[in-house]
Amino acid sequence: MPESAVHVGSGKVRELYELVDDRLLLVASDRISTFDVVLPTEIPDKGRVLTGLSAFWFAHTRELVPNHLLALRPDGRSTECRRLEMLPIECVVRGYLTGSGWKDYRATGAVCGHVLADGLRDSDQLREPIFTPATKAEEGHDENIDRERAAELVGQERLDEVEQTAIALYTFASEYAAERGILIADTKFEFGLDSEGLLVLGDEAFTPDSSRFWPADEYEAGRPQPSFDKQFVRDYCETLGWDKTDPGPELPEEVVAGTRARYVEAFERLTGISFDDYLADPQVVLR
Ligand code: PZK
Repeated sequence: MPESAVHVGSGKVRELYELVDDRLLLVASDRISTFDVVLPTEIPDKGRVLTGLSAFWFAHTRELVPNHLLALRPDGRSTECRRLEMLPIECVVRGYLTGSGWKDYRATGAVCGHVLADGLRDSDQLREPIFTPATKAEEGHDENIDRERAAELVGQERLDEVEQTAIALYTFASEYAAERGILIADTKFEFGLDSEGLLVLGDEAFTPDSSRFWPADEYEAGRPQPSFDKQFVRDYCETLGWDKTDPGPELPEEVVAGTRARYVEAFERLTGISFDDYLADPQVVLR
Protein backbone atom coordinates (compact mmCIF):
# COMPACT_ATOMS: atom_id res chain seq x y z
CA MET A 1 0.00 0.00 0.00
CA PRO A 2 1.68 3.26 -1.09
CA GLU A 3 2.12 5.96 1.49
CA SER A 4 0.52 9.34 0.75
CA ALA A 5 2.96 12.24 0.59
CA VAL A 6 1.30 15.55 -0.16
CA HIS A 7 3.72 18.40 -0.77
CA VAL A 8 3.08 21.08 1.86
CA GLY A 9 6.02 23.42 1.62
CA SER A 10 9.23 24.47 -0.07
CA GLY A 11 12.28 26.07 1.42
CA LYS A 12 15.01 27.42 -0.84
CA VAL A 13 16.78 24.07 -0.86
CA ARG A 14 14.39 21.70 0.97
CA GLU A 15 10.93 20.26 0.51
CA LEU A 16 8.32 19.31 3.06
CA TYR A 17 5.64 16.60 2.61
CA GLU A 18 2.78 15.45 4.76
CA LEU A 19 2.70 11.77 5.74
CA VAL A 20 0.01 9.90 7.67
CA ASP A 21 -0.38 10.15 11.45
CA ASP A 22 0.77 13.75 11.89
CA ARG A 23 4.21 13.01 10.50
CA LEU A 24 6.11 15.17 8.01
CA LEU A 25 8.82 14.22 5.55
CA LEU A 26 11.65 16.72 5.24
CA VAL A 27 13.78 16.22 2.12
CA ALA A 28 17.10 18.05 1.68
CA SER A 29 18.06 18.62 -1.96
CA ASP A 30 21.57 19.15 -3.32
CA ARG A 31 20.75 22.74 -4.24
CA ILE A 32 22.97 25.49 -2.89
CA SER A 33 22.27 29.17 -2.41
CA THR A 34 24.75 31.99 -2.26
CA PHE A 35 24.05 35.69 -1.77
CA ASP A 36 20.42 34.52 -1.25
CA VAL A 37 20.14 33.09 -4.78
CA VAL A 38 19.73 29.36 -5.49
CA LEU A 39 22.29 28.40 -8.13
CA PRO A 40 21.49 26.27 -11.20
CA THR A 41 24.33 23.82 -10.37
CA GLU A 42 23.90 21.27 -7.58
CA ILE A 43 26.55 20.05 -5.10
CA PRO A 44 26.31 16.23 -5.13
CA ASP A 45 25.42 14.82 -1.68
CA LYS A 46 25.02 18.24 -0.04
CA GLY A 47 21.51 17.27 1.09
CA ARG A 48 22.83 14.03 2.59
CA VAL A 49 25.60 15.87 4.45
CA LEU A 50 23.11 18.32 5.96
CA THR A 51 20.57 15.63 6.82
CA GLY A 52 23.24 13.45 8.45
CA LEU A 53 24.66 16.35 10.44
CA SER A 54 21.25 17.45 11.64
CA ALA A 55 20.34 13.89 12.70
CA PHE A 56 23.71 13.59 14.49
CA TRP A 57 23.02 16.76 16.49
CA PHE A 58 19.45 15.73 17.28
CA ALA A 59 20.80 12.45 18.67
CA HIS A 60 23.48 14.24 20.70
CA THR A 61 21.20 16.93 22.18
CA ARG A 62 18.13 14.86 23.03
CA GLU A 63 18.93 15.15 26.75
CA LEU A 64 18.94 18.95 26.44
CA VAL A 65 15.61 19.19 24.59
CA PRO A 66 13.34 16.73 22.77
CA ASN A 67 13.32 17.05 18.98
CA HIS A 68 11.01 16.24 16.09
CA LEU A 69 13.15 13.52 14.47
CA LEU A 70 11.32 10.20 14.17
CA ALA A 71 13.31 8.40 11.48
CA LEU A 72 16.15 8.84 9.05
CA ARG A 73 15.35 7.20 5.73
CA PRO A 74 17.84 4.94 3.88
CA ASP A 75 18.36 7.57 1.14
CA GLY A 76 20.23 9.67 3.74
CA ARG A 77 18.47 12.89 2.69
CA SER A 78 14.95 12.41 4.05
CA THR A 79 13.76 12.47 7.63
CA GLU A 80 10.37 11.70 9.10
CA CYS A 81 9.42 14.24 11.74
CA ARG A 82 6.69 14.84 14.28
CA ARG A 83 4.29 17.55 13.20
CA LEU A 84 4.49 20.44 15.65
CA GLU A 85 2.76 23.77 16.20
CA MET A 86 5.72 25.93 15.20
CA LEU A 87 6.48 29.08 17.21
CA PRO A 88 6.30 32.24 15.06
CA ILE A 89 9.90 33.30 15.76
CA GLU A 90 13.35 32.35 14.48
CA CYS A 91 15.55 31.53 17.46
CA VAL A 92 19.06 32.76 16.71
CA VAL A 93 22.04 32.43 19.03
CA ARG A 94 25.24 34.36 18.32
CA GLY A 95 28.61 33.61 19.83
CA TYR A 96 30.43 35.95 17.43
CA LEU A 97 29.46 39.35 16.06
CA THR A 98 28.82 39.15 12.32
CA GLY A 99 26.10 39.36 9.67
CA SER A 100 23.01 41.29 10.73
CA GLY A 101 24.26 41.33 14.35
CA TRP A 102 27.38 43.22 13.29
CA LYS A 103 25.27 45.53 11.12
CA ASP A 104 22.84 46.33 13.98
CA TYR A 105 25.72 46.80 16.45
CA ARG A 106 27.50 49.25 14.14
CA ALA A 107 24.29 51.26 13.75
CA THR A 108 23.06 51.21 17.39
CA GLY A 109 25.60 49.54 19.71
CA ALA A 110 23.02 46.83 20.43
CA VAL A 111 21.62 43.62 18.94
CA CYS A 112 18.00 42.69 19.73
CA GLY A 113 18.16 44.77 22.91
CA HIS A 114 21.54 43.37 24.06
CA VAL A 115 23.71 46.45 24.58
CA LEU A 116 27.25 45.28 23.84
CA ALA A 117 30.65 46.65 24.86
CA ASP A 118 32.10 49.52 22.82
CA GLY A 119 34.80 48.93 20.25
CA LEU A 120 33.85 45.46 19.04
CA ARG A 121 35.09 44.46 15.58
CA ASP A 122 33.56 42.36 12.80
CA SER A 123 33.72 38.67 13.83
CA ASP A 124 34.73 39.33 17.44
CA GLN A 125 33.75 36.60 19.88
CA LEU A 126 31.14 37.81 22.36
CA ARG A 127 31.83 37.46 26.09
CA GLU A 128 28.90 35.09 26.21
CA PRO A 129 26.45 33.90 23.55
CA ILE A 130 23.35 36.03 23.08
CA PHE A 131 19.82 35.06 22.07
CA THR A 132 18.71 37.28 19.16
CA PRO A 133 15.23 36.31 17.93
CA ALA A 134 13.86 37.33 14.55
CA THR A 135 10.50 37.33 12.86
CA LYS A 136 9.84 34.82 10.10
CA ALA A 137 9.65 36.80 6.89
CA GLU A 138 7.42 35.36 4.14
CA GLU A 139 9.96 36.65 1.68
CA GLY A 140 13.16 38.63 2.01
CA HIS A 141 15.18 38.71 5.21
CA ASP A 142 14.07 37.89 8.71
CA GLU A 143 13.88 40.97 10.92
CA ASN A 144 15.73 41.03 14.24
CA ILE A 145 13.43 41.80 17.18
CA ASP A 146 14.05 42.51 20.84
CA ARG A 147 12.89 40.15 23.56
CA GLU A 148 9.90 42.36 24.40
CA ARG A 149 8.55 41.93 20.88
CA ALA A 150 9.35 38.19 20.95
CA ALA A 151 7.46 37.87 24.26
CA GLU A 152 4.40 39.45 22.61
CA LEU A 153 4.57 36.73 19.96
CA VAL A 154 5.07 33.61 22.15
CA GLY A 155 4.51 34.72 25.76
CA GLN A 156 7.13 35.63 28.37
CA GLU A 157 7.35 32.21 30.01
CA ARG A 158 7.73 30.36 26.74
CA LEU A 159 10.30 32.88 25.56
CA ASP A 160 12.38 32.38 28.72
CA GLU A 161 12.28 28.62 28.16
CA VAL A 162 13.21 28.99 24.48
CA GLU A 163 16.09 31.36 25.25
CA GLN A 164 17.57 29.13 27.95
CA THR A 165 17.22 26.06 25.71
CA ALA A 166 18.71 27.77 22.65
CA ILE A 167 21.72 29.04 24.63
CA ALA A 168 22.30 25.58 26.14
CA LEU A 169 22.17 23.98 22.67
CA TYR A 170 24.59 26.52 21.22
CA THR A 171 27.00 26.21 24.15
CA PHE A 172 27.09 22.44 23.79
CA ALA A 173 27.52 22.32 20.00
CA SER A 174 29.93 25.25 19.71
CA GLU A 175 32.29 23.71 22.29
CA TYR A 176 32.03 20.32 20.59
CA ALA A 177 32.72 21.82 17.15
CA ALA A 178 35.57 24.09 18.28
CA GLU A 179 37.42 21.03 19.60
CA ARG A 180 37.16 19.71 16.03
CA GLY A 181 38.42 22.85 14.30
CA ILE A 182 35.08 24.45 13.36
CA LEU A 183 33.74 27.64 14.92
CA ILE A 184 29.97 27.97 14.94
CA ALA A 185 29.64 31.75 14.77
CA ASP A 186 25.87 31.73 15.08
CA THR A 187 22.94 29.41 14.52
CA LYS A 188 19.21 29.45 13.96
CA PHE A 189 16.69 27.11 15.58
CA GLU A 190 13.00 26.63 15.00
CA PHE A 191 11.03 25.31 17.92
CA GLY A 192 7.50 23.98 18.08
CA LEU A 193 5.06 22.58 20.60
CA ASP A 194 3.85 18.99 20.64
CA SER A 195 0.21 18.03 21.24
CA GLU A 196 0.79 18.34 24.99
CA GLY A 197 2.31 21.81 24.75
CA LEU A 198 5.89 20.64 25.37
CA LEU A 199 8.73 22.52 23.70
CA VAL A 200 10.36 20.50 20.87
CA LEU A 201 13.29 21.37 18.60
CA GLY A 202 12.23 21.19 14.93
CA ASP A 203 13.64 22.03 11.52
CA GLU A 204 17.39 21.34 11.12
CA ALA A 205 20.10 21.72 13.75
CA PHE A 206 23.69 22.96 13.40
CA THR A 207 23.97 22.47 9.67
CA PRO A 208 26.03 24.84 7.55
CA ASP A 209 22.73 26.14 6.09
CA SER A 210 21.31 27.05 9.52
CA SER A 211 24.62 28.21 11.02
CA ARG A 212 27.80 30.03 10.08
CA PHE A 213 30.68 27.56 10.17
CA TRP A 214 34.18 29.10 10.18
CA PRO A 215 37.50 27.26 9.92
CA ALA A 216 39.06 27.76 13.38
CA ASP A 217 42.63 27.82 12.06
CA GLU A 218 41.88 30.85 9.85
CA TYR A 219 39.94 32.82 12.46
CA GLU A 220 41.05 36.42 12.91
CA ALA A 221 38.74 39.08 14.32
CA GLY A 222 38.45 42.46 12.58
CA ARG A 223 37.49 41.15 9.15
CA PRO A 224 34.81 38.94 7.60
CA GLN A 225 35.68 35.23 7.98
CA PRO A 226 35.84 32.68 5.20
CA SER A 227 32.84 30.34 5.20
CA PHE A 228 33.83 26.73 5.93
CA ASP A 229 31.47 25.38 3.27
CA LYS A 230 30.63 28.08 0.70
CA GLN A 231 33.85 30.06 0.32
CA PHE A 232 34.85 28.52 -3.03
CA VAL A 233 31.42 29.33 -4.42
CA ARG A 234 31.51 32.91 -3.12
CA ASP A 235 35.05 33.50 -4.37
CA TYR A 236 34.17 32.10 -7.81
CA CYS A 237 31.02 34.25 -8.01
CA GLU A 238 33.04 37.36 -7.08
CA THR A 239 35.34 36.78 -10.10
CA LEU A 240 32.35 36.99 -12.48
CA GLY A 241 31.02 40.46 -11.87
CA TRP A 242 27.59 38.83 -11.32
CA ASP A 243 25.08 41.32 -9.85
CA LYS A 244 23.79 38.72 -7.32
CA THR A 245 20.28 38.71 -8.70
CA ASP A 246 18.47 35.61 -9.96
CA PRO A 247 19.45 33.67 -12.04
CA GLY A 248 22.83 32.84 -10.56
CA PRO A 249 25.77 31.43 -12.53
CA GLU A 250 26.56 27.79 -13.29
CA LEU A 251 29.52 26.52 -11.27
CA PRO A 252 32.55 24.93 -12.96
CA GLU A 253 33.39 21.34 -11.99
CA GLU A 254 36.41 22.25 -9.84
CA VAL A 255 34.27 24.61 -7.72
CA VAL A 256 31.62 21.88 -7.38
CA ALA A 257 34.24 19.28 -6.38
CA GLY A 258 35.99 21.61 -3.92
CA THR A 259 32.69 22.60 -2.33
CA ARG A 260 31.49 19.01 -2.04
CA ALA A 261 34.79 18.13 -0.35
CA ARG A 262 34.30 20.92 2.20
CA TYR A 263 30.79 19.72 3.09
CA VAL A 264 32.09 16.17 3.49
CA GLU A 265 35.00 17.48 5.60
CA ALA A 266 32.61 19.33 7.92
CA PHE A 267 30.51 16.16 8.29
CA GLU A 268 33.52 13.96 9.05
CA ARG A 269 35.18 16.39 11.48
CA LEU A 270 32.01 17.01 13.45
CA THR A 271 30.61 13.48 13.54
CA GLY A 272 33.90 11.53 13.58
CA ILE A 273 32.18 9.22 11.05
CA SER A 274 33.39 8.58 7.50
CA PHE A 275 30.91 9.93 4.96
CA ASP A 276 31.13 6.67 2.99
CA ASP A 277 29.96 4.86 6.12
CA TYR A 278 27.02 7.28 6.32
CA LEU A 279 26.10 6.61 2.68
CA ALA A 280 26.25 2.84 3.29
CA ASP A 281 24.02 3.12 6.38
CA PRO A 282 22.71 6.54 7.47
CA GLN A 283 21.69 5.13 10.88
CA VAL A 284 25.37 5.35 11.96
CA VAL A 285 24.86 9.00 12.96
CA LEU A 286 22.19 8.02 15.49
CA ARG A 287 24.31 5.55 17.44
C1 PZK B 1 7.61 23.21 9.44
N1 PZK B 1 8.81 24.48 8.11
C2 PZK B 1 9.89 25.13 7.41
C3 PZK B 1 11.36 23.41 6.40
C4 PZK B 1 10.15 23.54 3.98
C5 PZK B 1 9.70 24.35 5.02
N2 PZK B 1 8.07 19.49 12.71
C6 PZK B 1 7.36 20.44 12.03
N3 PZK B 1 6.04 20.55 12.27
C7 PZK B 1 5.32 21.47 11.63
N4 PZK B 1 5.82 22.29 10.75
C8 PZK B 1 7.12 22.26 10.44
C9 PZK B 1 7.95 21.32 11.09
C10 PZK B 1 9.36 21.22 10.82
N5 PZK B 1 10.48 21.19 10.59
C11 PZK B 1 8.87 23.57 9.08
N6 PZK B 1 7.56 24.74 7.82
C12 PZK B 1 6.79 23.98 8.64
C13 PZK B 1 10.33 24.27 6.26
C14 PZK B 1 11.78 22.61 5.34
C15 PZK B 1 11.18 22.70 4.13
F1 PZK B 1 9.54 23.57 2.82
